[in-house]
Amino acid sequence: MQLIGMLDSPYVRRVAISLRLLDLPFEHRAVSVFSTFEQFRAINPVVKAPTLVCDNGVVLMESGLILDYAETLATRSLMPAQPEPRQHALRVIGLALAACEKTVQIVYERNLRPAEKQHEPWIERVQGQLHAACAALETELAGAALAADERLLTQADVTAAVAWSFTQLMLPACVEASAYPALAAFSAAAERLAVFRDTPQT
Ligand SMILES: N[C@@H](CCC(=O)N[C@@H](CS)C(=O)NCC(=O)O)C(=O)O
Repeated sequence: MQLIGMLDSPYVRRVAISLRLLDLPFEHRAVSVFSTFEQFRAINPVVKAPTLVCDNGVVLMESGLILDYAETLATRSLMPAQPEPRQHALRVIGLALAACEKTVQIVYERNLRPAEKQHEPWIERVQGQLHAACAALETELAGAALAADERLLTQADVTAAVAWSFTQLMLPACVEASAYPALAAFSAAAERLAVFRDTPQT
């Protein structure tokens, strides 16, 4: 199967890392939704990254749905099975995906919209949501130690670490690492693991 999309997308990156953790072989094609829009469109007319081209040719999109299919193929999951740890994982993933979404919204607003058309109240609203997501992640991860063995990583670990690295890549001045020390330390520990180093965002 083929994973389509750039690794500077946190959605593409969390899927790529998860496929590796699930021991599923795949070809990564670094096709951009912007600089190579037409090439992307030829693969998936909806032009959403990540896109997964399955071995039977079916085209999937949405990182959570791709992960659902991948875990079905792998016959194992990166999600905890028991209700309480699973609930915690779902909360962390929801917050991390919200942080990614808000970061993407700010980047698109700043980079794609002409300066005279940018609407500051909207940007301030989204920044507030981004900080709220990071603050809640900071609370959830305070005191959490990342597993040293990458085979023990959960989807919550992967997505929280990827989300933080993405905010730092895109908006380091807006989301200062000093304000979220537990989140920053957690993500730094993840980025030292081989599976993260082998799947760099830049
Ligand atoms: N909810 C989606 C979000 C994916 C997403 O927003 N991807 C961005 C790249 S980071 C994209 O495809 N942007 C192009 C567009 O939306 O036109 C997921 O989890 O896969």
